[in-house]
Amino acid sequence: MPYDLTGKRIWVAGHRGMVGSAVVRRLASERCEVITAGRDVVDLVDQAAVRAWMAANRPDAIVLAAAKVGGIKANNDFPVDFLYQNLMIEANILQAAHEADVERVLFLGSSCIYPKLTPQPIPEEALLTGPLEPTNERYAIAKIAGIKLTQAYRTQYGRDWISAMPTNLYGPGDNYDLNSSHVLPALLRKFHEAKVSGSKEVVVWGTGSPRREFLHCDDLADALVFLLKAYSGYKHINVGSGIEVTIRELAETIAEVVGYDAKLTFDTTKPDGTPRKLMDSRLLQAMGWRGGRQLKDGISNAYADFLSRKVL
Ligand code: GFB
Repeated sequence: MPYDLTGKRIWVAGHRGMVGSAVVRRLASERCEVITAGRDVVDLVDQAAVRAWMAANRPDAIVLAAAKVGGIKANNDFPVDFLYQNLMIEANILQAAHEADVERVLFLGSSCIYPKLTPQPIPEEALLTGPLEPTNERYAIAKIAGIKLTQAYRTQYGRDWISAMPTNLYGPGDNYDLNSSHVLPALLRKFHEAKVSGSKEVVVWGTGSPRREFLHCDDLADALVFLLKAYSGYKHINVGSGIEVTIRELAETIAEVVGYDAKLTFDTTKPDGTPRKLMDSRLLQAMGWRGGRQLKDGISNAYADFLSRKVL
């Protein structure tokens, strides 16, 4: 350490997703070569295809941002997809990376790996200390397996591979499908649609009282490149912003950004999920990473992207 990215071939797995595309944007300012492969080129759930692609392309480093992701409803509705696809993607990539002697892998997990009820802010040591939140248990199990597998290659084969756990994310390229999205893009869309149609009401799922921490994907990408260059260790590292709001407060901030005041109606037939999920990111900060924009600025940036893509 530090790991010099100059001249390295870095595969961003999942480059079409919100996180992967942010990492590609961030790596553009490093003197490395970024390689990508779409689903048409390599199906990451197919072990033989991943092994063949890796052997042919031989990256020096991998940012493993490929995953089946979704909000509270999608996690609940498609448990097989979230468990099976994520287990396969991470197992295939890590084993093929080992066979191809890849120097560095940065595996990405999620804050939902932590127990449903756990001290806040959540330190890395809280992993596997209690039962998971049922709405995203399968995704969490897959991501925990990914952390453990990354650590196992380090222990058994001395691989300098690491893991990072981002908090709830948002930003350009987010998913705005109301059945599968996370809360922030869902509420951006709902407020935008209400503004366009003149509707007086916006429906918010649950009670509005759960608390979530939000991080813009470009801030995450900056932290990931920082870790790739500067961190070598067994322990997974939390990546949070420290910016925590209730879902009601989030809705109010989104209303301000969209410029439309509507009555909030809380649909309590929908689940709240975990009551609170604030990461303790002191390890990352102690390494020297500082960053993160204010929530309102970040949401304005996401809304501009939403409008430019003509999502509706
Ligand atoms: O972002 P979200 O879907 O996922 O929901 P989680 C966060 C909170 O926002 C929940 C509420 O309390 C939702 O009930 N919410 C309010 C809404 N209105 C809406 C809406 O219109 N759409 C959505 N989606 N939520 C996910 C996990 O948990 O977090 C994943 O399911 C992953 O596995 C991800 O870990 C980061 O924060 O509850």
